[in-house]
Amino acid sequence: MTSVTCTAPVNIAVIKYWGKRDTQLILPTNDSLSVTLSQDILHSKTSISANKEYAHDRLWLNGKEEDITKNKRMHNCFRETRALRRRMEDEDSSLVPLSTYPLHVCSENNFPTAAGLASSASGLAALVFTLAKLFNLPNSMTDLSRIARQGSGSACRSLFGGFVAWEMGSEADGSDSRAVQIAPDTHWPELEALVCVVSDAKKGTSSTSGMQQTIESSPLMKERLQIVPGRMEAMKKAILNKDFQAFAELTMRDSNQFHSVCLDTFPPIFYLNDTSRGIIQLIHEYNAANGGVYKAAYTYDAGPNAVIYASKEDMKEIIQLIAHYFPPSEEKKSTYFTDPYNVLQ
Ligand code: 2P0
Repeated sequence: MTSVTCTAPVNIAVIKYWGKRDTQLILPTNDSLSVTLSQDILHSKTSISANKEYAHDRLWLNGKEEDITKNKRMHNCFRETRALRRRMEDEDSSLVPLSTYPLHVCSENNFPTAAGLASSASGLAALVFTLAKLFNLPNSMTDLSRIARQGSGSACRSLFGGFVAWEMGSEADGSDSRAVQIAPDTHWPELEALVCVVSDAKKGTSSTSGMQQTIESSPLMKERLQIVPGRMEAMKKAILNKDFQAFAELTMRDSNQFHSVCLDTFPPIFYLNDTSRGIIQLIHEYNAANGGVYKAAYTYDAGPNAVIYASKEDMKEIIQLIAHYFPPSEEKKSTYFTDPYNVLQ
């Protein structure tokens, strides 16, 4: 038996991916850009074993066995990585024919699944990376990102640390739709992320179906697709220059625009709740109280949980502020803070 265990981190987009031009190959309607968080706090851990004695492929997610036959996206990742392994075995007959062995996959997240905390991104990135290690594939992270993308779009960005762009590409076969690192995690050590778990309930509308409803019904989405290319360039520049003022404004505007196209979807999709909106207001008031100089920026994915970006220096004050206005409640479990000093370093 051959067995490998790997972890993959969560990434939080500052320019959001929302909408596919090809739902089979998972090709997006716009570029996106994210910050990869430290694996110390949030990660998916995946163990895969290959054994010719196994009857068939099996999957356990957070300790519970799932019906793998229904999981088309995992099959995409199995198919693509097995094909690369098969090519190696064809060229070198001394290799163990792992491409033909059934696989057992065990994956767990150390954070709420499907609560808008990018669990599919880290989960599918961990799957593809672990398969690549198991099969000893020589492929680069960018090559693997094309495979992870076919598991879950945002997963392609979790193969890199630091600041990562997913280039939408233009080829019909998806060969140029891949992730590239804009800057490594060491580039901007003063920047930190705080994750506020407003609710750990499973979200009502999945990202996969929500984004296609938006594409089909939102006139505002057409406007967004005109705006994103300029934002991508401005965001890359802000990151490379470590310009927090530009980074913060672009991050907040893009989060707000993403939730606006959700609201413009018909019927509308609501991911934010009253606590999420309260945190948005608090961050704007905090920035205004600092003479309009941005000290913090919020962003929200397909769920009510806030991610706040700020400098290491200001984060302590921001935690105190949020804890004061939105105290963590044992019974509602409304707010929970990760240790920001370990989240992004
Ligand atoms: C993002 N989100 O860029 C955006 C922001 C949610 C809001 O990527 O259908 O789970 O698997 O490709 O990757 C969530 O979408 O969707 C997502 P699929 P995915 O992070």
